[in-house]
Amino acid sequence: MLQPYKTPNVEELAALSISRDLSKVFTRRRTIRQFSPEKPNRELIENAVDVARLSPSGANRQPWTFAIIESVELKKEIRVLSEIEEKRFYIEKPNHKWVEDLKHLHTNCDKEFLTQAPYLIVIFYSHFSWKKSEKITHYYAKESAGIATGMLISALHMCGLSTLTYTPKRMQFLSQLLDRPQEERPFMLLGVGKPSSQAMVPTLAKKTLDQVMKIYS
Ligand code: IYR
Repeated sequence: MLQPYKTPNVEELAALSISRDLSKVFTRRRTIRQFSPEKPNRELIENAVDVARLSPSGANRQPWTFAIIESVELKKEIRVLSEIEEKRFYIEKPNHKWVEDLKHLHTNCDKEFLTQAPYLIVIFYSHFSWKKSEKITHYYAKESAGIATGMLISALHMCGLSTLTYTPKRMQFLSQLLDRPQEERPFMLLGVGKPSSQAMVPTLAKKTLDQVMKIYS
């Protein structure tokens, strides 16, 4: 039997190899809750944000701002206000099902990571902005901020930095604390740094490729 000879395409082989490596690299990404006090070079953070700002966005409106917090005082204030929110979430007005669903993550109202992480990044998104007196509409602002945050987490991970994606139920206090314009809304807070050598993570199963991918050829 004869079959057509397909010249190996070196570029494709390289791409395949990179894709397999990336898959291995990202298998090792975990959200961590205990950070090392060692402070990574701030340029690593800035360069990761430089990647995130290149994300796709609705009508290319780039509806995001990334606030980098290294001030010890600000981190303390963020922790105090976050813990007030978390007490409400876990103790004062709990949604019992939700709290139960989180049990396996071993989370609680104590948010020590907010003062422990050498950097906090707050991602803001806005539905519009002003160009002189012209109102510019931002389309799919939240989706765009989500993509940018994913790219940010990936860039940080590839530089050996770990993150904690954190969303207190009400985050408006971050806008006031960081003095952001009214139209900007907090989307997510990331704790960023090296994991503590004592860091523990829950044993979690990810869905398999077969479970999440359906091919229609
Ligand atoms: N914001 C709370 C609760 C929480 C909610 C989800 I969804 C999580 O994946 C983990 C925690 C907290 O951070 O404790």
